[in-house]
Amino acid sequence: MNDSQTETHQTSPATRADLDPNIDFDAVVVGAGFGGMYMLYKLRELGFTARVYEAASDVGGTWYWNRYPGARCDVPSLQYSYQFSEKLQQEWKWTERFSSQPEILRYANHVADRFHLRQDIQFHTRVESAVYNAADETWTVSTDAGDRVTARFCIMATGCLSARNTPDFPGLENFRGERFHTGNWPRDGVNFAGKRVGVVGTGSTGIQAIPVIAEQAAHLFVFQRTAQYSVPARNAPIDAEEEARIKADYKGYRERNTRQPFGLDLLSQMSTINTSEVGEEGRRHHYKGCWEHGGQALMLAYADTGTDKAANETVSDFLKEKIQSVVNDSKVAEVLTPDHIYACKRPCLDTNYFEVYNRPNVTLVDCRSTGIEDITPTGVIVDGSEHEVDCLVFATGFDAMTGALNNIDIRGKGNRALKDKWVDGPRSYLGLSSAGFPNFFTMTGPGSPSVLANMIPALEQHANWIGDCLEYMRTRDLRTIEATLEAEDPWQIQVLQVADATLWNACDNWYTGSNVPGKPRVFMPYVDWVGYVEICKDVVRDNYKGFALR
Ligand code: NA7
Repeated sequence: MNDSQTETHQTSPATRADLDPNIDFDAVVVGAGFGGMYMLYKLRELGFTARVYEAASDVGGTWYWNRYPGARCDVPSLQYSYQFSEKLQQEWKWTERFSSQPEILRYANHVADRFHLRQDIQFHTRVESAVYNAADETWTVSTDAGDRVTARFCIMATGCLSARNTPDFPGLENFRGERFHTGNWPRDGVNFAGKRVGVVGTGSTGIQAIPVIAEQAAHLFVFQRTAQYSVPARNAPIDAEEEARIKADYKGYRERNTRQPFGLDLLSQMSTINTSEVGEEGRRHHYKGCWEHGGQALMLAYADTGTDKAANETVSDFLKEKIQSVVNDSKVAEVLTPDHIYACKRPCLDTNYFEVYNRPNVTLVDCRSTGIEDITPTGVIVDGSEHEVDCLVFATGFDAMTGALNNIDIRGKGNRALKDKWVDGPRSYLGLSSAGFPNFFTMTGPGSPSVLANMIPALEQHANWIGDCLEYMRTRDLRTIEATLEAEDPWQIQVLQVADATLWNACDNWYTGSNVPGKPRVFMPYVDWVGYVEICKDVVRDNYKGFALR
């Protein structure tokens, strides 16, 4: 594909594609984040009609909702972006090594403008149900705006981290101050000046927001249940030389990254030797270099860092020492010191996170043993003491991967609800399709690398796979596709086996659903991006082996 073709092609097909004159659209896509946007582009390119429904007032998905102070991507900008258009990736100029939320949202808007995507997106519209009609093999999609449309295919681009998790804290409804969830941040921002602010949660989000809020607030109380490791991001303006080097062969760069773990340019940082092969001094020297470099380098410091507990301990000890050296008050430092496996919870990147606890206007409240006991009209009670606050910020994360899907009433063959099928955890083949739900696709769904890959390229890979599949069906006059149980069951076992060979499954984290009370504990992402991409290609080569096509 060349860009001139692409850019003239990107208007809606004037007439419905020839799949079926009795349906409203060939495909309905749910969500206009980076996944839904590119899915729409791909469908149009192939001549399919599509309608995208989006609850927000504009494009951007995660980056539309997560406008909290300090929000920033922790994948380098030159990689966290689309690759489908050479012109786009050449022309767009990122300003920082790790992009801020406003810049990523500007980029999403730019893409929507450039490819005229909005004309097929209906905003302010939340999909409430999607029901499969076996008689005519279509999906009926209903929305809170009163739409009821039919489509041959239903494609969920609902995001992995879009269903917010706000725990049912006792007394929350009595709180008289303002409260916010970081994943639904007011568009006009929040002025914390002169306020006493409480932040609950110290995951990636809390760790980004806390230093920025601390600068504005009169006083900040951080309610921490689990201490976290964090490494300085070392964000900086884009290095012009590096940008020029990458852009000189952006296509080749992307192709090489696709063949690397997580779909990221990490090889230069990855070691092929094991931790024990290096003496203590050499190891410390290497860890120090990774620390100075910033980003996720420490996660891959040695070949066995992510798979062997003893190896992992040497990195976590290094990080614990860093916390002790940065935080002045040794008791506070102790509370901030994690005791789980490094990178088992998603590793955080920060800018001046631990330093914030040296500020006189910041108090760390350890709620590990008693939890948040009560929320009163004026504050938060932990361990019997009330901490008075004017506003509360919940950085309490997401019902990841399955939450957004389960919030929609999705019904497949025999009117079976997806959430009933998934009551003990998600079941799919390749995180793309679930048996009993024909012509229904999940983009970066559970069982695919998704959050353990570079998200935008991972979304492109799924959109391309789905688009090619629809094209394959059209040219062969096939009406339905769904995963078979014979493929789905072993895939589920494989997802767990691959995860068990790492340390990802060894603590409570949102990959396993254990952050949400009552959610079944099942490891959801597929850890091996490189292997996954090859499996997807093999499936196509074998005429969609593992899928029932009719
Ligand atoms: P996370 O990583 O799930 O972090 C949520 C934080 O909220 C974490 O510190 C939790 O503590 C805390 N939390 C959750 N429930 C409670 C209750 N009931 N009481 C006290 N504290 C609680 O979400 P993020 O938004 O930070 O990050 C999600 C992803 O977005 C991130 O990994 C990146 O991929 C982008 P816990 O650790 O569960 O004890």
